[in-house]
Amino acid sequence: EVSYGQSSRGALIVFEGGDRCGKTTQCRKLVERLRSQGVDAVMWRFPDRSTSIGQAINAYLVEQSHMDDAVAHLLFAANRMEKREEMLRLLSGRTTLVVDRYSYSGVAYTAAKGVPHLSMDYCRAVEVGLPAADLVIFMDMTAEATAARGGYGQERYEKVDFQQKVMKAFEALRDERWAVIDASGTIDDIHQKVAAVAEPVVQRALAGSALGR
Ligand code: T5A
Ligand code: NA
Repeated sequence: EVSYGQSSRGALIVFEGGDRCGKTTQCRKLVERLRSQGVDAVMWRFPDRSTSIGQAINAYLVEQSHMDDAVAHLLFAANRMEKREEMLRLLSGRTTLVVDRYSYSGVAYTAAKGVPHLSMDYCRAVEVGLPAADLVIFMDMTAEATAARGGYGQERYEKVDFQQKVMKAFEALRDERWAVIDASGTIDDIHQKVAAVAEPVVQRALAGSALGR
Protein backbone atom coordinates (compact mmCIF):
# COMPACT_ATOMS: atom_id res chain seq x y z
CA GLU A 1 0.00 0.00 0.00
CA VAL A 2 1.12 3.48 -0.89
CA SER A 3 1.72 6.09 1.78
CA TYR A 4 0.42 9.61 1.57
CA GLY A 5 2.06 12.78 2.72
CA GLN A 6 0.35 15.32 4.95
CA SER A 7 -1.02 17.48 2.14
CA SER A 8 -4.69 18.11 1.47
CA ARG A 9 -6.27 15.34 -0.61
CA GLY A 10 -9.47 13.41 -1.13
CA ALA A 11 -10.31 10.46 1.12
CA LEU A 12 -10.45 6.84 0.00
CA ILE A 13 -13.51 5.29 1.60
CA VAL A 14 -14.11 1.61 0.97
CA PHE A 15 -17.28 -0.42 1.53
CA GLU A 16 -16.89 -4.12 2.17
CA GLY A 17 -19.14 -7.00 3.09
CA GLY A 18 -20.76 -10.15 1.77
CA ASP A 19 -22.79 -10.35 -1.43
CA ARG A 20 -26.06 -8.36 -1.47
CA CYS A 21 -25.50 -6.70 1.93
CA GLY A 22 -26.39 -3.26 0.55
CA LYS A 23 -23.00 -1.76 -0.30
CA THR A 24 -24.01 -0.21 -3.60
CA THR A 25 -27.08 1.40 -2.05
CA GLN A 26 -24.99 2.95 0.73
CA CYS A 27 -22.16 4.08 -1.57
CA ARG A 28 -24.64 6.00 -3.69
CA LYS A 29 -26.25 7.66 -0.70
CA LEU A 30 -22.92 8.66 0.81
CA VAL A 31 -21.71 10.21 -2.45
CA GLU A 32 -24.98 12.17 -2.78
CA ARG A 33 -24.66 13.43 0.78
CA LEU A 34 -21.03 14.49 0.40
CA ARG A 35 -21.81 16.28 -2.87
CA SER A 36 -24.69 18.14 -1.23
CA GLN A 37 -22.10 19.41 1.28
CA GLY A 38 -19.90 20.68 -1.54
CA VAL A 39 -17.39 17.81 -1.32
CA ASP A 40 -16.06 16.57 -4.66
CA ALA A 41 -16.89 12.85 -4.41
CA VAL A 42 -17.24 10.03 -6.92
CA MET A 43 -18.36 6.43 -6.62
CA TRP A 44 -16.38 3.52 -8.02
CA ARG A 45 -16.90 -0.20 -7.81
CA PHE A 46 -14.72 -3.25 -8.10
CA PRO A 47 -14.86 -5.37 -10.07
CA ASP A 48 -15.12 -2.67 -12.73
CA ARG A 49 -16.82 -4.83 -15.34
CA SER A 50 -16.41 -2.23 -18.10
CA THR A 51 -12.74 -2.90 -18.91
CA SER A 52 -11.51 -5.90 -20.89
CA ILE A 53 -10.21 -7.49 -17.67
CA GLY A 54 -13.57 -6.66 -16.06
CA GLN A 55 -15.43 -8.39 -18.87
CA ALA A 56 -13.41 -11.57 -18.28
CA ILE A 57 -14.23 -11.31 -14.57
CA ASN A 58 -17.92 -10.84 -15.35
CA ALA A 59 -18.01 -13.97 -17.53
CA TYR A 60 -16.43 -15.86 -14.63
CA LEU A 61 -18.89 -14.50 -12.05
CA VAL A 62 -21.95 -15.33 -14.13
CA GLU A 63 -20.47 -18.79 -14.70
CA GLN A 64 -20.08 -18.40 -18.44
CA SER A 65 -16.41 -19.27 -18.12
CA HIS A 66 -14.12 -21.38 -16.00
CA MET A 67 -10.80 -20.11 -14.65
CA ASP A 68 -8.08 -21.43 -12.44
CA ASP A 69 -8.54 -19.90 -8.98
CA ALA A 70 -5.16 -18.17 -9.14
CA VAL A 71 -6.00 -16.61 -12.50
CA ALA A 72 -9.33 -15.31 -11.19
CA HIS A 73 -7.52 -13.86 -8.18
CA LEU A 74 -4.92 -12.12 -10.31
CA LEU A 75 -7.55 -10.68 -12.65
CA PHE A 76 -9.49 -9.12 -9.75
CA ALA A 77 -6.20 -7.59 -8.53
CA ALA A 78 -5.26 -6.43 -12.04
CA ASN A 79 -8.70 -4.84 -12.37
CA ARG A 80 -7.81 -2.62 -9.38
CA MET A 81 -4.22 -2.07 -10.52
CA GLU A 82 -5.37 -0.80 -13.93
CA LYS A 83 -7.12 2.02 -12.02
CA ARG A 84 -4.19 2.80 -9.74
CA GLU A 85 -2.84 5.86 -11.50
CA GLU A 86 -6.29 7.38 -11.93
CA MET A 87 -7.07 6.78 -8.26
CA LEU A 88 -3.89 8.51 -7.15
CA ARG A 89 -4.53 11.40 -9.52
CA LEU A 90 -8.08 11.93 -8.25
CA LEU A 91 -7.14 11.63 -4.57
CA SER A 92 -4.28 14.08 -4.86
CA GLY A 93 -6.65 16.42 -6.76
CA ARG A 94 -8.91 16.43 -3.65
CA THR A 95 -11.59 14.13 -5.04
CA THR A 96 -12.99 11.71 -2.46
CA LEU A 97 -13.42 8.18 -3.80
CA VAL A 98 -16.21 6.04 -2.38
CA VAL A 99 -15.42 2.53 -3.52
CA ASP A 100 -17.76 -0.45 -3.54
CA ARG A 101 -15.34 -3.35 -2.69
CA TYR A 102 -11.54 -3.19 -2.77
CA SER A 103 -8.50 -5.30 -1.90
CA TYR A 104 -10.19 -6.77 1.19
CA SER A 105 -12.72 -8.51 -1.06
CA GLY A 106 -9.87 -9.64 -3.27
CA VAL A 107 -8.19 -11.35 -0.33
CA ALA A 108 -11.30 -12.60 1.49
CA TYR A 109 -13.04 -14.27 -1.46
CA THR A 110 -9.94 -16.10 -2.66
CA ALA A 111 -8.83 -17.08 0.85
CA ALA A 112 -12.34 -18.44 1.52
CA LYS A 113 -11.77 -21.03 -1.20
CA GLY A 114 -9.18 -22.73 0.99
CA VAL A 115 -6.78 -23.47 -1.86
CA PRO A 116 -3.46 -24.31 -0.11
CA HIS A 117 -1.17 -22.33 -2.42
CA LEU A 118 -3.45 -19.26 -2.30
CA SER A 119 -2.72 -18.25 1.29
CA MET A 120 -3.79 -14.94 2.75
CA ASP A 121 -0.21 -13.67 2.48
CA TYR A 122 -0.09 -14.59 -1.19
CA CYS A 123 -3.47 -12.96 -1.78
CA ARG A 124 -2.34 -9.73 -0.09
CA ALA A 125 0.97 -9.59 -1.92
CA VAL A 126 -0.54 -8.81 -5.30
CA GLU A 127 -2.38 -5.77 -3.86
CA VAL A 128 0.87 -3.97 -3.01
CA GLY A 129 1.10 -0.52 -4.58
CA LEU A 130 -2.58 0.38 -4.41
CA PRO A 131 -3.52 3.43 -2.34
CA ALA A 132 -4.47 2.55 1.23
CA ALA A 133 -8.06 3.08 2.36
CA ASP A 134 -8.61 5.83 4.92
CA LEU A 135 -11.74 4.09 6.15
CA VAL A 136 -13.26 0.67 5.56
CA ILE A 137 -16.97 0.50 6.23
CA PHE A 138 -17.78 -3.13 6.80
CA MET A 139 -21.46 -3.89 6.30
CA ASP A 140 -22.09 -6.64 8.78
CA MET A 141 -24.85 -9.12 8.01
CA THR A 142 -25.12 -12.88 8.22
CA ALA A 143 -24.92 -15.00 5.10
CA GLU A 144 -28.43 -16.32 5.83
CA ALA A 145 -29.90 -12.82 6.01
CA THR A 146 -28.34 -11.59 2.76
CA ALA A 147 -29.48 -14.78 1.03
CA ALA A 148 -33.07 -13.76 1.72
CA ARG A 149 -32.65 -10.61 -0.40
CA GLY A 150 -34.04 -10.38 -3.92
CA GLY A 151 -31.82 -11.54 -6.77
CA TYR A 152 -29.54 -13.63 -4.54
CA GLY A 153 -27.95 -16.73 -6.04
CA GLN A 154 -27.42 -15.44 -9.56
CA GLU A 155 -23.62 -15.23 -9.35
CA ARG A 156 -20.84 -17.72 -8.65
CA TYR A 157 -20.14 -16.84 -5.00
CA GLU A 158 -23.72 -16.32 -3.84
CA LYS A 159 -24.04 -19.51 -1.80
CA VAL A 160 -24.61 -19.44 1.94
CA ASP A 161 -21.85 -21.89 2.92
CA PHE A 162 -19.27 -20.05 0.84
CA GLN A 163 -20.39 -16.64 2.13
CA GLN A 164 -19.91 -17.90 5.70
CA LYS A 165 -16.28 -18.62 4.86
CA VAL A 166 -15.94 -15.19 3.28
CA MET A 167 -17.23 -13.58 6.49
CA LYS A 168 -14.60 -15.47 8.50
CA ALA A 169 -11.88 -14.32 6.12
CA PHE A 170 -13.06 -10.70 6.41
CA GLU A 171 -12.91 -11.07 10.19
CA ALA A 172 -9.22 -11.94 9.92
CA LEU A 173 -8.54 -8.83 7.84
CA ARG A 174 -10.15 -6.35 10.21
CA ASP A 175 -7.83 -3.56 11.38
CA GLU A 176 -7.97 -0.14 13.03
CA ARG A 177 -9.30 1.49 9.86
CA TRP A 178 -12.52 -0.53 9.99
CA ALA A 179 -15.91 0.66 11.11
CA VAL A 180 -18.31 -2.26 11.44
CA ILE A 181 -21.91 -1.27 10.77
CA ASP A 182 -24.95 -3.47 11.27
CA ALA A 183 -26.31 -3.84 7.72
CA SER A 184 -29.63 -5.37 8.71
CA GLY A 185 -31.36 -2.07 9.57
CA THR A 186 -33.28 0.26 7.27
CA ILE A 187 -31.46 1.99 4.43
CA ASP A 188 -31.78 5.37 6.17
CA ASP A 189 -30.59 4.14 9.57
CA ILE A 190 -27.52 2.60 8.00
CA HIS A 191 -26.89 5.78 6.02
CA GLN A 192 -26.85 7.88 9.21
CA LYS A 193 -24.27 5.55 10.77
CA VAL A 194 -22.18 5.60 7.61
CA ALA A 195 -22.23 9.40 7.49
CA ALA A 196 -21.17 9.64 11.13
CA VAL A 197 -17.98 7.65 10.50
CA ALA A 198 -17.22 8.89 6.97
CA GLU A 199 -17.62 12.65 7.29
CA PRO A 200 -14.78 13.22 9.81
CA VAL A 201 -12.44 11.11 7.68
CA VAL A 202 -13.25 13.18 4.59
CA GLN A 203 -12.73 16.43 6.48
CA ARG A 204 -9.39 15.27 7.90
CA ALA A 205 -8.12 14.28 4.45
CA LEU A 206 -9.19 17.61 2.93
CA ALA A 207 -7.56 19.49 5.81
CA GLY A 208 -4.32 17.61 5.20
CA SER A 209 -4.35 16.14 8.67
CA ALA A 210 -5.08 12.53 7.77
CA LEU A 211 -2.54 10.03 9.05
CA GLY A 212 -0.01 9.19 6.36
CA ARG A 213 0.30 5.48 5.80
N1 T5A B 1 -15.12 -10.35 -5.73
C1 T5A B 1 -15.03 -9.00 -5.82
C2 T5A B 1 -13.97 -11.13 -5.60
O1 T5A B 1 -14.05 -12.36 -5.52
N2 T5A B 1 -12.75 -10.53 -5.59
C3 T5A B 1 -12.61 -9.18 -5.69
O2 T5A B 1 -11.47 -8.67 -5.69
C4 T5A B 1 -13.79 -8.38 -5.81
C5 T5A B 1 -13.68 -6.88 -5.94
C6 T5A B 1 -19.14 -9.44 -7.47
C7 T5A B 1 -18.49 -10.62 -6.85
O3 T5A B 1 -17.08 -10.55 -6.99
C8 T5A B 1 -16.45 -10.99 -5.79
C9 T5A B 1 -17.41 -10.61 -4.73
C10 T5A B 1 -18.76 -10.81 -5.36
O4 T5A B 1 -19.16 -12.15 -5.18
P1 T5A B 1 -20.16 -7.24 -6.68
O5 T5A B 1 -20.52 -6.89 -8.07
O6 T5A B 1 -19.74 -6.15 -5.78
O7 T5A B 1 -18.98 -8.29 -6.70
O8 T5A B 1 -21.33 -8.13 -6.04
P2 T5A B 1 -22.33 -7.93 -4.83
O9 T5A B 1 -21.64 -7.62 -3.59
O10 T5A B 1 -23.23 -9.11 -4.81
O11 T5A B 1 -23.05 -6.65 -5.29
P3 T5A B 1 -24.55 -6.39 -5.28
O12 T5A B 1 -24.75 -5.11 -6.01
O13 T5A B 1 -25.28 -7.59 -5.74
O14 T5A B 1 -24.83 -6.19 -3.70
P4 T5A B 1 -24.65 -4.95 -2.75
O15 T5A B 1 -24.02 -3.84 -3.51
O16 T5A B 1 -24.04 -5.34 -1.49
O17 T5A B 1 -26.13 -4.59 -2.40
P5 T5A B 1 -27.19 -3.58 -3.09
O18 T5A B 1 -27.05 -2.25 -2.49
O19 T5A B 1 -27.11 -3.73 -4.55
O20 T5A B 1 -28.49 -4.23 -2.48
C11 T5A B 1 -28.89 -5.56 -2.75
C12 T5A B 1 -30.41 -5.69 -2.64
O21 T5A B 1 -30.83 -5.43 -1.30
C13 T5A B 1 -31.67 -4.29 -1.22
C14 T5A B 1 -31.45 -3.52 -2.51
O22 T5A B 1 -32.54 -2.75 -2.88
C15 T5A B 1 -31.17 -4.66 -3.50
O23 T5A B 1 -32.35 -5.26 -3.93
N3 T5A B 1 -31.27 -3.53 -0.01
C16 T5A B 1 -31.92 -3.58 1.16
N4 T5A B 1 -33.03 -4.24 1.54
C17 T5A B 1 -33.43 -4.08 2.83
N5 T5A B 1 -32.78 -3.31 3.77
C18 T5A B 1 -31.67 -2.64 3.42
N6 T5A B 1 -31.02 -1.89 4.34
C19 T5A B 1 -31.19 -2.76 2.07
N7 T5A B 1 -30.12 -2.24 1.42
C20 T5A B 1 -30.18 -2.73 0.15
NA1 NA C 1 -23.19 -10.61 -6.22
